[in-house]
Amino acid sequence: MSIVTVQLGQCGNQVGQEFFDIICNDAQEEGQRKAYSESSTERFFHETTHGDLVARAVLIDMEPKVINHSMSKAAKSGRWGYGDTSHFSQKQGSGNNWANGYCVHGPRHGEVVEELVRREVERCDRLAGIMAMMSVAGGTGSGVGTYVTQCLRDIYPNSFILNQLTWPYGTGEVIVQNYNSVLTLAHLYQLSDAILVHENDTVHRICAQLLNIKHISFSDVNGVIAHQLGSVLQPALTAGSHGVYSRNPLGDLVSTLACHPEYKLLSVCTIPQMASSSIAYSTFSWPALLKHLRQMLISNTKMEEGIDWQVRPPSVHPGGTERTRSLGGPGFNSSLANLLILRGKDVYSAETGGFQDPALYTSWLSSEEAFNLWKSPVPFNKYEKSATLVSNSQALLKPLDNMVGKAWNMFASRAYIHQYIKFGISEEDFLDSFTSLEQVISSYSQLC
Ligand SMILES: Nc1nc2c(ncn2[C@@H]2O[C@H](COP(=O)(O)OP(=O)(O)OP(=O)(O)O)[C@@H](O)[C@H]2O)c(=O)[nH]1
Ligand SMILES: [Mg+2]
Repeated sequence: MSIVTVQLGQCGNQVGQEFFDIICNDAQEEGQRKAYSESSTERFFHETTHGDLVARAVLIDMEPKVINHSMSKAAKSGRWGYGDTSHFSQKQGSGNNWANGYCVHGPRHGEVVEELVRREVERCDRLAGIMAMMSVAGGTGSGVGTYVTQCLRDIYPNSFILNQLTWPYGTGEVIVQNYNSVLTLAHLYQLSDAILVHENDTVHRICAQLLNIKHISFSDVNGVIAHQLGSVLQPALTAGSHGVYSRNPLGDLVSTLACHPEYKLLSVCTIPQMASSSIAYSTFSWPALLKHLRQMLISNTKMEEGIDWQVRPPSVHPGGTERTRSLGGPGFNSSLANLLILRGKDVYSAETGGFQDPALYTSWLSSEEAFNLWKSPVPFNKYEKSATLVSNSQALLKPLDNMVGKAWNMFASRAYIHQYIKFGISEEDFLDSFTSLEQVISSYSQLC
């Protein structure tokens, strides 16, 4: 089964290019097992009659520069490329304005985009689903991306749609980034099956502290995002797959993690992450990796450094049919569902019981339902062993609350609102978006 990716705006197109590059590299790595490579290739690429690999992707932006750049970078790799006619661009971007993207560019160009996606879908023997990649802070990825997701939801009502979203730096380059983020998230919450979030601040810190990069570029940041995303979406064996790689990665992901329409926000962390020059000299053990990753989950630390080991889950006492539990200590991050993905050497010997502890999860799901484990004996992206956790938990609660709070403060004085109204978004639309995200915040706050 295959995934069709839609890359939107600068961020979506740059992250997407890094993603396909890592996937292609990984699938062609020497010593990789045949079934793994074949499954990965079928997922993300189709082959031309000359045997060239072409990404199952559609590239959308309202200006040509980034798309041209991503296409030529892909072609230069010599290993894969984008389809010659799988892209659409215009002359001028959406000016960091969600309303311009959603109300103007989206409706104007929606049909062309739909047609490009339809062509990619028709190239798949079977469609596993659609992944849309974009930032939430600009105008095209966020506004056109939301509009396109809405169209795709209408055309493919039974397909899985995953949105991979990049959240802006808290300090921000775009003054209205929180407006754009609020409008995007509120709308996507109604449309998407799951929303996988990467925060630029977190990824930036990983580049600085774990990868020791001095002058961090978007390309570095995107490399980390692509690595994390690849470690989730490359082939893996699920509990019931009987040694055959899962055929529907998006379906499996959504059904294990986003089982409740009120909870769709997924965060990812991966361990280990280090400069590629150090990987060859490092050895890892499963118990150590998993101990760190579990504490990262519990204490909501998104990287291996600076983990707070004091944070503990609440104690749970089985009693009658109901469990009684104390509240988690300060800093405890409560989960609705977690998916642990292990890749590499000796993967079958890894002991993962710590993630099945009922204390980590909300009381209304059993830990058997809330925890899922995927494995693959094939090492991913040069790491002998690696563990990735995709978590539907309170991990994004604080950043979401900050984002909504900042947008609300600006909205209270009606700052910049006229720039949205002139493209057809009303104050009521803003208020509706605030209300629905307040509901999401409240739901996640009560997760315990
Ligand atoms: N991680 C990452 N973030 C990016 C990248 N490019 C832009 N961003 C972030 O995306 C936000 C800006 O959105 P863009 O994707 O540039 O905007 P756009 O979708 O092209 O929309 P317009 O330019 O307004 O038409 C900011 O928060 C940036 O930090 C990238 O390559 N990687
Ligand atoms: Mg742009």
